[in-house]
Amino acid sequence: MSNLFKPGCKMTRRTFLAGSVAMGASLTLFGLLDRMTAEASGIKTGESGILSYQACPRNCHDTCTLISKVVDGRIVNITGDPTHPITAGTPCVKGHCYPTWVYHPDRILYPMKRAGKKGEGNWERISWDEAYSTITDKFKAIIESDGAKAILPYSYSGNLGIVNNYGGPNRFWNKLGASKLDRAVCAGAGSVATNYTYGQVGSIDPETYSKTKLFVSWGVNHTATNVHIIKFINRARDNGAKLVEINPVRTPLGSQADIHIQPKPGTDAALALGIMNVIINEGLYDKSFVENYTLGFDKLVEKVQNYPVEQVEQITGVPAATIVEFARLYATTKPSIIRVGYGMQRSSNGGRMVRAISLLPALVGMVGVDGGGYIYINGDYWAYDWKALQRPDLLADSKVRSINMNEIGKALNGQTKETEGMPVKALFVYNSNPLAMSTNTNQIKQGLEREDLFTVVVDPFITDTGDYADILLPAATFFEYEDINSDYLGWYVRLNQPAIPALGESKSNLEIFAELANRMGFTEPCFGDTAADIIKAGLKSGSPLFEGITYETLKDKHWMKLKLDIPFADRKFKTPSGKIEFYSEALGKAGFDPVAEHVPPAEGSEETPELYNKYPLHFLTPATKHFITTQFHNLPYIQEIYDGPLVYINPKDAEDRGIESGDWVYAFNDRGKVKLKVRVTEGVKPGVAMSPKAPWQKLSPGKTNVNALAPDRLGDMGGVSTYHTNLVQVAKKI
Ligand SMILES: Nc1nc2c(c(=O)[nH]1)N[C@H]1C(S)=C(S)[C@@H](COP(=O)(O)OP(=O)(O)OC[C@H]3O[C@@H](n4cnc5c(=O)[nH]c(N)nc54)[C@H](O)[C@@H]3O)O[C@H]1N2
Ligand SMILES: Nc1nc2c(c(=O)[nH]1)N[C@H]1C(S)=C(S)[C@@H](COP(=O)(O)OP(=O)(O)OC[C@H]3O[C@@H](n4cnc5c(=O)[nH]c(N)nc54)[C@H](O)[C@@H]3O)O[C@H]1N2
Ligand SMILES: [Mo]
Repeated sequence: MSNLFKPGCKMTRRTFLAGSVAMGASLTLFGLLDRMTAEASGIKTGESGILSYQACPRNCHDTCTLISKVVDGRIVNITGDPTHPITAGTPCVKGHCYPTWVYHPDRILYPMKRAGKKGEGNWERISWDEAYSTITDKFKAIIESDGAKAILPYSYSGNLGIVNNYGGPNRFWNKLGASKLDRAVCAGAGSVATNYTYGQVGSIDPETYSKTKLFVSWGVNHTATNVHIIKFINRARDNGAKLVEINPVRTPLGSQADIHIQPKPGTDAALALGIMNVIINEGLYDKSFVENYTLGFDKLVEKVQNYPVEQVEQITGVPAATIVEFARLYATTKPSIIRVGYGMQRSSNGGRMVRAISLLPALVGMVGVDGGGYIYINGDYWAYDWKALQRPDLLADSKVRSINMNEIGKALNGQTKETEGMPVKALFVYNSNPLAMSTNTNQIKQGLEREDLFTVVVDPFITDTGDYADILLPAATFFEYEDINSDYLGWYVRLNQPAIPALGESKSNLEIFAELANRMGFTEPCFGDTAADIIKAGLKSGSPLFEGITYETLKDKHWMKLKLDIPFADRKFKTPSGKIEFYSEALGKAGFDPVAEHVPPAEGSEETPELYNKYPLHFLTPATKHFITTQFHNLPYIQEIYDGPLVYINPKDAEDRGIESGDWVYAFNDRGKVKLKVRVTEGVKPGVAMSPKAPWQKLSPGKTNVNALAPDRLGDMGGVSTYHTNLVQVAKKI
């Protein structure tokens, strides 16, 4: 239970008075106690319901500030905070559906144990006491026989709350000494690459986009993944800015672009080097910026000579004239922004692609200027005190094995270096649904079927992965507990207040890990911390970004902006040389070209010609507006508007295969097959098939999804996933 709903909650005179004034007419509608309790906890009461503020914790750039209205103890409406500059009054379509998510009849409301075969979906209700003792007895037995490293936590981003994703759970895992999970599914290659160039990955404020004269959306689908940013891009366009999209797939925003550049997937490094070739050879670069703030320009000059536009056209499929046109536009239109997405770097050569692109803004002096720059991710602005949050000091053996989450299928089958002869005996899944979202899912299924594997899944719903659990635990939703969140594009810290008590017997991740700690006999006082204690500890990092931001001020204001000026305004960089590094010794030492290079994708006509003959389509599986990875597929309204699972292909590829829009086909390769409905469109480059991630397997035809086809190969940097280096064939019959 959260503090909010604990009896005896303290009430100040100020909040009591505020509550009394607001009460008036609505007293008949709501219990006096509810309202007073809410007021006492800093929650504002509206005319017709109790209003509270949440921070949407989904893995989404936008992290909306939501306002929920509770009438008679029930959430009746969710809206976006109208005063928040980014949320600006409305969540996305999924956010509007939240009441149906919270009160979904399929929510798990009490702990259950398996009553049948793994995967069958038969359950028996048990008490929390039995659930906790089953788990801790099993953990103790495994620790005795194999050591704690035989226990593997698996989690990612179902809920990005600082308390419920990081603080609470990781303190427990550190103390237990469980195997580490290398959480490398998402954006790691691009972060590593960007760091080589600039020494950090923080990027410019979306609220300044309106000043730009050229916005380049490079491998991003704003319309799906980042919808609240579009208004800022449009403000720039209203002021005359040009828009360019670089993407093998034309996105809805891209369809309005002045130029759509459509490279073959996995060739963007060559494209960026070709663009730099033109800018340098035509003398269009910013000479004084390059001289003063960069290192290794001479090496870059040499390197780009290997990428004349005619050759780049051969590699990328982008006409040489378009490369020249864009290069001139980019070098002469200022200020300009390059916004790099995450989808592209989930490729075998993804780090190299982002590295090459990241050099462009430095070449034209677009670093540290107002309304211009390079945008990747704002991870560096999550300035929390991570040590206080996660307590790595509790970990007795800092060299405990680490398992890359992208290899979970291999790991469960004892096929990674780390797990050979040292099997994973227990898997504890929370904030994730690997069977639907990870790679090579047929192999994961095989691992989850192991009779000797003890699996716990904590989730508000019985997911594809949940079907294989021995113990299912009911997770409360973020409307039911307190937390704090940060976005990864905007510059805000947001407090998440509970709106209602946890439904049924569900509990927050924090509560679950606290009780597991208690039953494991962990006596460190930190395991008794409330969400508020953890939030306070996280915010006390001393970072200047958090100046003035405390738990108390957030309770009053709900969200606060980071104290940050234009990044790199001082032209100081945290690279080894203190400059922007066109030439990076560290990159060279890591086995890459120290400047930048194009290498062909690990699956493709050049690297694997035989495979390419069999499977000639590059399969892209990016995000869709309907889901957040695996979430929301089970909501009635989303099912009404979701027209999938679709596969988008070019008319030429459709014609070659005798298929038309509306046909059901299989996409397949050696890893699996998936049934999809065709949509033929010029928006997809010939040789590419696109089908969005990541519907629930059990709600999909053939009870599988696109990730049955996804490779578990790791990318070139950061151990990242490579969903987009994936050859398939598409056919009506196989
Ligand atoms: N094909 C393909 N697959 C991809 C990608 C791709 O581009 N293509 N992208 C990958 C990327 S970038 C990412 S980040 C991953 C994301 O994949 P995941 O991190 O697994 O994220 P979600 O699917 O959003 O959520 C997983 C689960 O968390 C649960 N959950 C929500 N709130 C809570 C809570 O408070 N407590 C608990 N215990 N559970 C909760 C949800 O119900 C859901 O079942 O997917 C990857 N999968
Ligand atoms: N609605 C919704 N929003 C989401 C998510 C979701 O599932 N649904 N997922 C969230 C998560 S986990 C993340 S990490 C972010 C991802 O945010 P984005 O990076 O915007 O999303 P993706 O869909 O992964 O990929 C973006 C684009 O990369 C393109 N792409 C793929 N390969 C290449 C290539 O080789 N070159 C180029 N130039 N482009 C390429 C794809 O066609 C796609 O349009 O979004 C988050 N927001
Ligand atoms: Mo992600």
